[in-house]
Amino acid sequence: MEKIHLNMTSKSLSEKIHNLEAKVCVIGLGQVGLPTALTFCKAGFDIIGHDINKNLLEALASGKAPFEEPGLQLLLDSCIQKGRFHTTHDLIKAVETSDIIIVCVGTPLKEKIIPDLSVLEKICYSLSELSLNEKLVIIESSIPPGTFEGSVLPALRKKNDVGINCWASFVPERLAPGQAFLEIRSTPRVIGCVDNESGVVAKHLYEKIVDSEIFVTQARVAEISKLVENTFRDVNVAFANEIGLICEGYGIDVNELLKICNSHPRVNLHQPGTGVGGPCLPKDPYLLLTAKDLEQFEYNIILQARKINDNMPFHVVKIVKNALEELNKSIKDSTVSILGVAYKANVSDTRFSPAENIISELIKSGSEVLVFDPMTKENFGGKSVLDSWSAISNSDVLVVVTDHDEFKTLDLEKIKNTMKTPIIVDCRRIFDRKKAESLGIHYLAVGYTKKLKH
Ligand code: SAJ
Repeated sequence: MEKIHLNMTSKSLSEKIHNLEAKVCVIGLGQVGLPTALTFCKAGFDIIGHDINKNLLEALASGKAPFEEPGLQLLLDSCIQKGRFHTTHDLIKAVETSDIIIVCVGTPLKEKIIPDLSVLEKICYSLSELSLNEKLVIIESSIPPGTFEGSVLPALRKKNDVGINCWASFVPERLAPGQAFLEIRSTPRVIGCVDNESGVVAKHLYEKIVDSEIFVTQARVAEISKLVENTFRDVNVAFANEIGLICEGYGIDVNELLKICNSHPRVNLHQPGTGVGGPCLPKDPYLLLTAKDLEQFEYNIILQARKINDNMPFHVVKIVKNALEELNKSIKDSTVSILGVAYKANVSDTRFSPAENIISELIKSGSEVLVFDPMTKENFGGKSVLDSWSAISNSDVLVVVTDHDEFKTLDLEKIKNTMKTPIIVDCRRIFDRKKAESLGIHYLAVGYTKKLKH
């Protein structure tokens, strides 16, 4: 434990954490909350999870993982078996019987770009009505800068002296779905707070599950750091996409270019593709830009990146259309097979997936759209089929939208022989381009459309 002078109350909570006697309540058992809850449970804490989603609680009560995540089902089984993981619909009971409350609820957007903090606000209101004596409240949800000091703390302070008889910190989640359990442990964590004791107690808690560095900083720095990380990724993907468009114009393959440019010690270009999806990256740049007192600036790079990434699904459809026209076919009477609707490889999550706009735009253009994704039944209005081959056979264009492992072993020769017109638009570069071309497949990708436009 860190050697810092703590008052008696925070010392006793730190001791409870040290001895694994602190009871942890996790509010919001989604893709962040559930892996977090189970990781604390594995570390030896008793957990009570709360969520408003009855189906999710029922699935958990029957021992079933409510979504796909490597290692989730196994860890859930073991935590339930040890009798240390319980769930409840009753938020007040969950809070009152716990020493630590970790809030992991979603903070989505409304009207496309305005943060919707209503769920978080509701929870803060419930907490404001309770005694939080000797408890630590942690917010892990992504929030616009200023929310912790401006909304969360005032609510908690209604009946409690934060920093004196209870503690509060903002600890942004940093895990990528698909590798949640690995990243909870291995990624450095950031603790944001306004008083020292809250930072120290929160650090003691996270030291129990994090094998990496833990930074303690101002709440506002922590809020902004979270949003900047995801905006960094969004802007980098947009830059890669723009480079892809430039390569199409010059008639070269962007992947050859990436290989060469990325051999430079200070260049690390991302992979162009269908744009950016998922619950965080398309949203967090807007959370970052909500500060009213900064309105006089123009955020050209960040907003432009959002536009570029949002436009990529429409560009993919343009590639499909042009490829068909070159072979004297019309998009209107063709069958397009879509492999993958999840927003990224090996996850079942389809939130903000670029697949949605690709499929709806193809349908609008009059194509028959066959959809297969081994991870999810979502089809965004296309026709679901049972497996990859049911989608590929007799189709005119195969569009790889998501690079699930299962797709990477599909045999190119069989693809060539079973498709009506062998056109592949490989948005994730899962196939060997040269092999596909040597088999006579019309192989295209974002950043490789062959035709010289200049
Ligand atoms: N993508 C590309 N090209 C690339 C890399 C990614 O097109 O070169 C696309 C992906 O296909 C996907 C999207 O970007 O559609 C986002 O995928 P991702 O793996 O980059 O990120 P997420 O959304 O799964 O998780 C991110 C992570 N943030 C960063 O890497 C900075 C994760 O650490 C965060 O915890 C998570 O957001 C979150 O919850 O905020």
